Amino acid sequence: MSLTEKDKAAVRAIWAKISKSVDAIGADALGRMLTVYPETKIYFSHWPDLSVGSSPVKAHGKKIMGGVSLAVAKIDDLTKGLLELSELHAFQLRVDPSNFKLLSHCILVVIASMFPKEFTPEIHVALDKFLNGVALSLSDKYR
Ligand code: HNI
Repeated sequence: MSLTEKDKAAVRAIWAKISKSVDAIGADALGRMLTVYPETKIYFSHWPDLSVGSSPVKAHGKKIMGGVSLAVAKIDDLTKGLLELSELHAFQLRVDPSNFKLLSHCILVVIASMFPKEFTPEIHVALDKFLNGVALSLSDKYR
């Protein structure tokens, strides 16, 4: 299920439209992951406040989207492009890779709800494939 050139063009096009909102997207997506899948909170138990809209959630949402924006730039070779982030999550942070799919799902939901007009079926499938690719690439160093 690799990305076609058409999918890549669709991801780049939607990213150009939403890039000024990535901080808000990241904060909402991370807040939703922690709310909807509370088992993910264990990785952030050192934060004072894990609720939607709290300052650590906002700050970290921004960092995560920095990683996703990097992935858009490296869309032609996600495995290589996300190698360092994969190593960090696998060896230092020890995040179970199944969690990447949970966050990817939340990112997709947030983009859909913030940009309903832009979120056409074509964009939906391209973003779904892209975010799957990001999750898979982040899991690469675990094996
Ligand atoms: Ni993730 C730190 C990107 C999913 C737990 N993560 C980062 C950083 C980036 C990042 C960038 C900051 C690195 C640095 O400081 O050098 N994370 C991403 C991306 C995804 C993702 C692109 C998926 C789309 N991370 C997840 C998931 C979890 C997760 C699903 C756990 C459920 N990440 C962490 C933790 C840290 C982290 C924990 C360190 C947080 C801290 O307090 O410093």
